[in-house]
Amino acid sequence: MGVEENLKSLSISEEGNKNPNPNVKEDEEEEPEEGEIVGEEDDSTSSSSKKGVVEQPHPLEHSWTFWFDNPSAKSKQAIWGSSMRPIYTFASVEQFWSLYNNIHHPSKLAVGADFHCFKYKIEPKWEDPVCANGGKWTVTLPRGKSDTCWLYTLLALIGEQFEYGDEICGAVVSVRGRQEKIALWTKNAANETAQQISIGKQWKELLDCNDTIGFIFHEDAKKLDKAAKNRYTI
Ligand code: MGP
Repeated sequence: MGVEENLKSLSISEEGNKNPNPNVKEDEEEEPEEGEIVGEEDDSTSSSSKKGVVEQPHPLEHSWTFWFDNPSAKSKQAIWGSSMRPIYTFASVEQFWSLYNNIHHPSKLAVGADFHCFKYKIEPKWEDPVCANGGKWTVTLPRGKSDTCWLYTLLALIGEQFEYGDEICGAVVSVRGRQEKIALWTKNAANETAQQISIGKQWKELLDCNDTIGFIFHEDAKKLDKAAKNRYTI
């Protein structure tokens, strides 16, 4: 998928920008030091293009935090959310991939786990002031099948792929007995056409998802719990 390729290529190749550090000149021949034997360098160590080049990180537009709610701690919690922990905050493409490549993907998480990626300083809770008037789109997948959709969702978030990116709070993958759910949280649930529908449609396209997905207002979930109904479907 395009998003993944774009971000991966940023992190590993730099094809179009071979000199990421503007302070380091690359193609200029270095003057030989006094006494240096020119032209007899070992190729494996002499790469003049690498010498002295400090790779610059590729900053993301926003910093993001991964949060985890461990199922065994969660089952003992007295207050919802008290076992949820922010685990890492990242701010560059490189930091994202080094974390992503070293954490369990949803298919390897225990049943009951929730793994969140939210904009820095937004807590993945209805109570957070930025989320309070929001809601969520949810995609449901069979158990063990959400890894790719989760990765594409993360890449779409951190790569600012959504037209109404400011509306996004973050996403959560929830591993349950028979299914895995990915929810995309947004800020202003009531703003139907311009924002929520656009975000839901774009997300479905990015995931190549043909199922109908629904949008629940957090306010409804708070009042009605499991009886909350989708306000929008696409
Ligand atoms: P859930 O985990 O979002 O739904 O909420 P799920 O996955 O369908 O249900 P599960 O039982 O399989 O986990 C489950 C319940 O957790 C809700 O009904 C609420 O009681 C509580 N809860 C969930 N969220 C996201 C919040 C929240 O943000 N704040 C508070 N106070 N409670 C929440």
